[in-house]
Amino acid sequence: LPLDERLSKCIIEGSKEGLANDLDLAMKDREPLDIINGPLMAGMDEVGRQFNANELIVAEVLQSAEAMKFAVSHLEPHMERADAASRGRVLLATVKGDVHDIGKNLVEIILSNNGYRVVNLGIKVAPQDLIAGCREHNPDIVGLSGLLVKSAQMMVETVRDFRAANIRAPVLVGGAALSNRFTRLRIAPEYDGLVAYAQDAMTGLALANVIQD
Ligand code: B1M
Repeated sequence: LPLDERLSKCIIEGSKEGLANDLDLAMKDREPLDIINGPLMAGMDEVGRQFNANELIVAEVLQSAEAMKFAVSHLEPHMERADAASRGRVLLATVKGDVHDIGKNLVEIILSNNGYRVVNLGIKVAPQDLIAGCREHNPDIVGLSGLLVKSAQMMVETVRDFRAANIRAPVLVGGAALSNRFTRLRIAPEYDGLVAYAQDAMTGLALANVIQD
């Protein structure tokens, strides 16, 4: 199989066999992020499609997630780092009820490689814990990730609780079930601060930079 197909296949099959080697080969002519956004994401999309069609069970999807995490951590040391002074502090979390964290962790890597200090609160983070995190870390930006349809609604509830707690830090939201439209029409009206939607991690960085400039 050609290299990209082998990489996608490792993700689809949840196999780490030969993966490190193929990632090293791919890095000879591409940036790590292009490998993530290319064959690795293509593999994950196929996993999502097969899962949706009941061709995969959760345990198999979990193995794919493990392979994806392995690949990202193998690539991470080779990603470009800006040695700029701290651009700001970001409090990051996957919202309550949601365990998906690969996208969130990618956002953490990209932001921290580009001058941000990231406090990652992990998965299934309830609004009250985010509020406590804001009080403790006083972030310049709060980043919320969520992939489930119900996570989009949880973001609405989260910013509502932020408003009640008098928190106004800009909020950056991202994840598969969200859209610009949902963010603008449903999340932003419930909040007193800025709410921005990023469709991928690089857009998240670009928006963070706009917020901080
Ligand atoms: Co789940 N899952 N999953 N899953 N899973 C999805 C999301 C789903 C679309 C699959 C499907 O049915 N086609 C579906 C959601 C349906 C819906 O609500 N619309 C689904 C489901 C149903 C479920 C369960 C309910 C299954 C079950 O138990 N019956 C369950 C939910 C558990 C829960 O959360 N309470 C579940 C569980 C799991 C696993 C644990 C097995 C595993 C997650 C492992 C882990 O994350 N540690 C898993 C996986 C791997 C997936 C898919 C296949 C892949 C997700 C992924 O990691 N993509 C996913 C299908 C799909 O998305 N194609 C699916 C790669 C990752 C890099 O992309 O996270 O989208 P993503 O991040 C992107 C952007 O969204 C953006 O940047 C990244 C790219 O640069 N982004 C941000 C994300 N967050 C951001 C934050 C930002 C900015 C950008 O700023 C703060």
